[in-house]
Amino acid sequence: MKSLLERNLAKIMPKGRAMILAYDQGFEHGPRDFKANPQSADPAEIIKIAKEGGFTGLVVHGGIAEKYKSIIVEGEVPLILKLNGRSEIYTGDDPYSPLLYGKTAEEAVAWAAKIGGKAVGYTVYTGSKYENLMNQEFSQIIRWAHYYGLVAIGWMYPRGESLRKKMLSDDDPDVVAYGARIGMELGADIVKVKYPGNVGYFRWVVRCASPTNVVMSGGPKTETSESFFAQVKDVLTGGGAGVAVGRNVWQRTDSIEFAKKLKRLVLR
Ligand code: FBP
Repeated sequence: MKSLLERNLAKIMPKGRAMILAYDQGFEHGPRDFKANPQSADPAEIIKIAKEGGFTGLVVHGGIAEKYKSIIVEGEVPLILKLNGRSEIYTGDDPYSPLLYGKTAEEAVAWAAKIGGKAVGYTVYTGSKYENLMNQEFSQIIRWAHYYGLVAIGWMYPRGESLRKKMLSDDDPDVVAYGARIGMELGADIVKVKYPGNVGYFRWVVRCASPTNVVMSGGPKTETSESFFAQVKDVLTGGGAGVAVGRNVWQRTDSIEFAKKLKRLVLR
């Protein structure tokens, strides 16, 4: 018989592919992200997109999960709880995204399991002077997630002053591969990374992170849907396991149609 972790992974990655809708931007970037499509400020609209668009997971923070639990969990949209977060208002120091929803990783993961989460997510800013703290927190989250049968997803986003000093960008292929590799070494089931530029680079990232599954983070909305789908094709050809995307879906006014096209590409 399959373990709870295996069953939860199969829900988020049916046939080995994930199509996750990210909706933690209201915390990370603030309401500016909702201006392109004001309806996207309403969590109920996003849950509708997740359901009708056929997403295999929806990433939200605790408040949204609790207030909309009935339509997410009972509506059978696999719930992914983001367990850390920070606003973009504070810019004076290297990035650190603290653990939320508990004083310890165990408390946070136990809470996520209790409200019906299938997976938990955590951002690690490799290269920040706080990277040790984030590696430590994420390593504990992974262990507790597996104890509770939840999937552990790492937002592996190298960033900070050290990168700037080395004149490296966060989508440099070696930087992306390094972040993905750390997620694998810590034990993540899925890592979410920036698009590094082309299919060959993505293949390298996948090789460095294997056997952890690698999905592409959406990024700012592209001018045309075709250019976003071209990136998705690179990801899949390069051995990626799918996408975890937000703005490219819900900043469009035809979000559900867009999601259906995305589904035909990603979920086969
Ligand atoms: P998008 O697809 O909208 O880029 O969302 C992916 C994501 O990882 C979100 O989960 C998160 O809120 C955001 O990007 C963080 O973006 P960044 O740290 O690059 O500003």
